[in-house]
Amino acid sequence: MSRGFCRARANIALAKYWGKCDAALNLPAVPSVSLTLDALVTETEVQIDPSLEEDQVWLNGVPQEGAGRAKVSALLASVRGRPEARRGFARVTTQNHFPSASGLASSASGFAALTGAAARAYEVPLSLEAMSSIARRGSASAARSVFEGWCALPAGTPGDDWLPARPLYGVDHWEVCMVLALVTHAPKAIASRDGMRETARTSPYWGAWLGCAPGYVKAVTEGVAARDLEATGAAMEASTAAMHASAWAAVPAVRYIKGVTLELLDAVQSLRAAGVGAWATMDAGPHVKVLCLAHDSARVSTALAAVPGVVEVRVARPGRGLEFA
Ligand code: 2P0
Repeated sequence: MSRGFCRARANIALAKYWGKCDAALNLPAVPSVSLTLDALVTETEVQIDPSLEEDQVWLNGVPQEGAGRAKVSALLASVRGRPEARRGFARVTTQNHFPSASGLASSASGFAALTGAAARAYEVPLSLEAMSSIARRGSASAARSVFEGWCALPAGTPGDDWLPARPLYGVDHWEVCMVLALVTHAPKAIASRDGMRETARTSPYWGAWLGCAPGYVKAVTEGVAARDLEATGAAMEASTAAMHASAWAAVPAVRYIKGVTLELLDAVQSLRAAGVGAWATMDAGPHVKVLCLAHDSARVSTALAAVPGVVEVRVARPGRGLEFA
């Protein structure tokens, strides 16, 4: 039996990906820029077992069936379909060391770790770039978790399955933190894939989102290059608001924020008014993630933890890409 192990970390987008230009190949309609985080770790083992008649998938000790298992199986098939690959179905065991499917990008770390572990188990010598492109087929944000630190994922070209993320800067580029204010440990109500599809199908602001998203990528990329927190943070907040506004205008509304989310946004504004550089973002869930300089993280954490309804605060630093041991 051949086995492979891989560890990956989730990433949070500063300029958001929302929507696809090719659903079958899972190609994003807009570019995005992200930061991989050390505090959100997924560990995956893929073990080929010739006695199996189909892939088996376990997530945090729970066997997966239906669509969840099918997505994992499809990714394994794309690795073992290569001519040089070993053959056979596999047992996949994944540990998420943070809440799954609640808007903390567990699919990003999950599909990145799965791709790395599958490449090892099936003995396919893939470059990180190739792993990033394969992981993107599973979940587009996963392409960015293959690499450490700051990453860009371009928009796709319909029909072209080659689309890896591009590493921009490593973990030592900038002494920042993302402070994660979690408001629930429950899974989200609307899967991001469904939310994106419905936004594209029904939101009157879909076209506007497509038009403005590349500008946020440019502003975030320039802000990160210059280590300019205010420029980066302001562009991140604008991208976040535009993404959520386009989704909220879908019919019926695709809405991820809760009351406590708004209270957290007020707390971040109060921090800024008090002279602390703190900037907020939200993904397909109600949590708020706050970008700040590392030396401000204790003050930001204390302010976020004081908001009623916050169940946990985690401080994350820029994190490493794939690790194989
Ligand atoms: C992002 N999100 O850029 C955006 C911002 C959520 C909001 O990428 O359909 O799980 O599997 O490609 O990557 C979440 O979507 O979606 C996501 P699929 P994914 O991080």
